[in-house]
Amino acid sequence: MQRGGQLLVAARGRAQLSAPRPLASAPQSAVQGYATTVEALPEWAKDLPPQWQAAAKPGSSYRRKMKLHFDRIDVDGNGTVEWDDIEQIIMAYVIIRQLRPGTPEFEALYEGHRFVFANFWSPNKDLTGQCTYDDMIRNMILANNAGLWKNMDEFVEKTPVKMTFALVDADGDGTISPREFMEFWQAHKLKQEECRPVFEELDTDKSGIITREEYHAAFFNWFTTPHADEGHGPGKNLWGIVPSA
Ligand SMILES: [Ca+2]
Ligand SMILES: [Ca+2]
Repeated sequence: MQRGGQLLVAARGRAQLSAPRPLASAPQSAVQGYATTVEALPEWAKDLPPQWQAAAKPGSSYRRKMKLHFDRIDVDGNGTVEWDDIEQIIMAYVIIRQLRPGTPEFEALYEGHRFVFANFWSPNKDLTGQCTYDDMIRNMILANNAGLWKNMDEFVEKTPVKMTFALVDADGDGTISPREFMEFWQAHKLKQEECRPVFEELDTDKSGIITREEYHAAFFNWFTTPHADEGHGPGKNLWGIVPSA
């Protein structure tokens, strides 16, 4: 189909248009370890409650956790997530799963990614625009603080987690098998040796598959727990093993 053909041509209208916003970043000297000084707190976090201020500080475990997420999506490693990255992820998955452009599965994959990028990454709400790591951190923390997802039900309703479950559940049987998980996570360049421990963490009842509920809970914990420390719950290592510092 037309769209598949276009996809294969890589360089697609990508935005140079999103105006660079001043990033509320800390001085480089503060970006190591657990910064505790008030100066290290980004300006936008100054009025947040303590748990989200802690998360916002350079070196926080929340930042380390989200960095993994960012890096899984910024697959070309240029420091911004843009549609080019998403196309590369789609193509990696297409190759791993040997999908043919134009098939319903290919179209669903493409549409799903397009929806997620436009609605949750692009500041322009379309395929243009780009998102830096600092943008992501600020957006996530402010969304949490604004109470966008006070519980799992709201989270499932208001984020694309349902849709991404369907993308991972390639055979549509309502569960994620180890193979489905590996294929999807490896398209995001998760190291092979990390796939198994991450899968096992998400498979909380150790049934050998990840259920919809387990998947939703993992993403809910991942985004809404303001740290990656003791008591985090399943999902702490959702996009890779969180480095300890
Ligand atoms: Ca990128
Ligand atoms: Ca499945």
